[in-house]
Amino acid sequence: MVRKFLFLILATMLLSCGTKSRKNTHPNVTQQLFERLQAISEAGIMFGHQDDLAYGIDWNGDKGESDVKRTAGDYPAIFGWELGDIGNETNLDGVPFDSIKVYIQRVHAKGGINTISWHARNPANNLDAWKTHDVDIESLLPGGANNPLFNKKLDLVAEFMHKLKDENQTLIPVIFRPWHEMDGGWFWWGSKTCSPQQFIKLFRYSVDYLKNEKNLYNLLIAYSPDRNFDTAQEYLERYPGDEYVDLLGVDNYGDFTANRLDNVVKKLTIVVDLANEKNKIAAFTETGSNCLSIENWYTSNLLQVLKANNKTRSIAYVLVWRNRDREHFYVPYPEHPQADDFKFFANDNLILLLNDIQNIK
Ligand code: BMA
Repeated sequence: MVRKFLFLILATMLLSCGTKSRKNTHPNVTQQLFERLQAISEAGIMFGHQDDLAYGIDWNGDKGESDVKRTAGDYPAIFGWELGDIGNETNLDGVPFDSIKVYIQRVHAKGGINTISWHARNPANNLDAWKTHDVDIESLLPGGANNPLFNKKLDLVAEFMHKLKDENQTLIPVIFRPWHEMDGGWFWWGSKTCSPQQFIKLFRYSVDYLKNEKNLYNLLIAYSPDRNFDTAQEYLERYPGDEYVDLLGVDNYGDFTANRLDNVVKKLTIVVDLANEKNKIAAFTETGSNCLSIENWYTSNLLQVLKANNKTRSIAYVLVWRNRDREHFYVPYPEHPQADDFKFFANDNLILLLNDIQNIK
């Protein structure tokens, strides 16, 4: 009897181990990317650019072009992409989703790193990310009337993410940065229309749905507030929890415009301290000077804050926004008066472009 009982216990243990290992048969690509980000942060700070391969000043489409390369001689190390208007053929900035997939595959094959943002339309009414009227977050969550519509949007995101495969049919790891700048009031998931508790539910639900329901094993998740915090406690006001987040970021344009470099440094330092404490990656997830209206912004502003102290020096990357046209751009094109300044920045030992990270595995 005792033997039979022991056998049963053993058999159950073996079976449950089997189920567990079957469930985890996918390669641990996120862990690999996480460790690579840690290794790279020891070497320097990667430079990133939104939509870098998709278009730039006076060019558009798949030409192997890049404004960073045109001006500084190499591609960025971090490439930002955008899922706004998922479900349409092109995203909200006119880039075909099919092309984004190919760019992401190309970046990965060349040893670069991809990050994906999502200026999501409100699933309830399909109004764009910046429309903050008629917002009812609870209605999107389980039990809410619009939960099926929300799931449909997440299904579209998952469908796209599942296409991001390398030549071995393994999903390419990406840094996914949903619901960003939640501490500002300009997005429907922002502080004006979404309480911290609602935000946390929205964030957790999205991540659980994509990872567990949709089996996306390739997502490193970024928590990325804007600059509306002065303390770690304020930074964490809408934090969904350590088990939901891999990367702590901050978006900050405003403190540069206000010429408060001290505040940029202060906020980056808060992010780095928290990342160290929580064993997360720290990054400057979005910044820039639109049209480079600030004189020699790259060396007189950005490099200054990145070099401010050992903590700011330790972040994994900094990403600047897109080069739409001459009225909206963040990287100088070759004939721009700040092209030399950008070259100087890009050549600094601290700053890593694609070539600099290819050998860091
Ligand atoms: C903003 C601007 C918009 C764009 C949006 C999402 O900062 O660049 O033109 O649609 O980001 O990429």
